[in-house]
Amino acid sequence: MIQTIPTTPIDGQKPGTSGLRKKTAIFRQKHYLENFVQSIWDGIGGVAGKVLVLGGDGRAFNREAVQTILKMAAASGAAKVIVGQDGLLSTPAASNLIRIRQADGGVILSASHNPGGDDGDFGVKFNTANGGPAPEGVTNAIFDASTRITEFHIMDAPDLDLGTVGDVQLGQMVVEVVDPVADYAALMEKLFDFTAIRALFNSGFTLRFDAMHAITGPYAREILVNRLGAPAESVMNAVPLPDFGGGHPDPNPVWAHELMGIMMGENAPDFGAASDGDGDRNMIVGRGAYVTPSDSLAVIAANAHLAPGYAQGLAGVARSMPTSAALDRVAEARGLPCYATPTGWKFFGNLLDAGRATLCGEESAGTGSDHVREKDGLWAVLMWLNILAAKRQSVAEVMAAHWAEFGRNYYSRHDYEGVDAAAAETLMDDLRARLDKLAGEAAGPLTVTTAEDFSYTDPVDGSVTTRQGLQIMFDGGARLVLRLSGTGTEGATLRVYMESFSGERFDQDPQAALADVIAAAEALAGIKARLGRDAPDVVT
Ligand code: G16
Repeated sequence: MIQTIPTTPIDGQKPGTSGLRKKTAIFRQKHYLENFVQSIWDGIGGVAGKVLVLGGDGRAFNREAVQTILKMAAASGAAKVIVGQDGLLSTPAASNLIRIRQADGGVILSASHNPGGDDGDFGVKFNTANGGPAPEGVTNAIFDASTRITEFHIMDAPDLDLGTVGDVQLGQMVVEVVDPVADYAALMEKLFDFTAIRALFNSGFTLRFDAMHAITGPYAREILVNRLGAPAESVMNAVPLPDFGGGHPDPNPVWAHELMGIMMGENAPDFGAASDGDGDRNMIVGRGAYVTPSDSLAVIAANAHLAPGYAQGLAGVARSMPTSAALDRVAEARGLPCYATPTGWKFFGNLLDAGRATLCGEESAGTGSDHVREKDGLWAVLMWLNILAAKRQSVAEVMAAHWAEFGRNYYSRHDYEGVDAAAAETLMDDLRARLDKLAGEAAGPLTVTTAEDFSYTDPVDGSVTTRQGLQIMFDGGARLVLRLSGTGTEGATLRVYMESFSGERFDQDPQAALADVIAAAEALAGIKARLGRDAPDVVT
């Protein structure tokens, strides 16, 4: 039976950089999830007769939310929902399913790299028919609907058994339960040279992949162990847990410290990698050699042709504005168009759909291509394995050769997490107000050459996005970017991105190489005093 339940708008249901993210306890509040899901349906013009994909990263509240969303889709007349077994799907696998099944869109349940569990975070995001995160026009319509909602519709029905692959009926709607891994693994096998990677493993090459107790465990086991022949112990923390084992499933040197310890220790494997809560981020690390996401993107751009799926070459490349310009150097050398977009994978969608870019990436540990419309953690790992299998070099050797050819963009991001939101806003507003007058001014040891509040005009649909970060260039080519994160759930997070280039010295510690930019950032923004912090919480 379809029930229509009266409700009232709930404040703050505005999607951020990547969907709506809140504390799990907030999502569990009465009507919170239902209001937002109904707002999605209303914001996209209803779901009657439509086919949707549904799944999440398995964090706390995933199971309950999947059942609620199925009943709400059925009540609003959806024709079919394709759902991952047990309600699980990695973000890239969901994107792939939307595309190959020509679905009208999908709902992905995840707060990505944010911790999960009853005290952690939960999230809901809507992806459109191209498989990518909803663009701003759509998220604005969803938010708008959330401010006007008066009722939602839901089937009064028992929970479905999602443990068995196959079709189940929910009222008039078909629920198709699918293996979450199979289609994704098949896609990877098409893109990469599995024979060469298998031969690499057979030659004694060793790997450690850290699934961080998140969604990629089953995917990594199937692809790396079952299909590519890596030993079972190559995949660690492989069982997804609702609280990620109490960890913070963010693949960076701080949160993936267990893996970093192994990779920097004696008898380290040849190659290490990690992915995040929902499987779209990646960290790449060789024996004793951490690769920054920006460098990884540049290396992939320079070598993607070694993988069969990219043997034709790249149409173009794209990075988010705060990501280092290492990619631009490769693009220039290879004559490729190179785009700089605002932070958020959704901004790559049009470039990928229009065939203007084949490869995209972000400093925030995201890399991907036009094979789906999300960044893709395991894809990046397989791309690296394919490159190493073709070159038969160590990660450190690949990096050394890359820098020798293109020079090195030293790069680091300093995060001040959970700071007072008003103080962070004021810091940004004050600096923004001074941007016009900064050119020619001294900033610590450096002098400002240009300063702007980054805005982006999408070259495909002409849409304009403003206030996407303060970008300050210095004499000598160094660069500083400040912006507030759009994915946090507590207070504000200030991100300070710093970059400088050297064509000669490739062996410096990045923090030392960037010392002048770090000093300039402090001189310009007074971060420590204004935020009451001595040091950043995370340094990438
Ligand atoms: C999301 C977005 C990324 C973005 C990242 C960080 O990633 O998809 O494009 O770079 O958040 O955003 P912010 O700096 O605003 O916190 P994910 O992996 O969290 O979905």
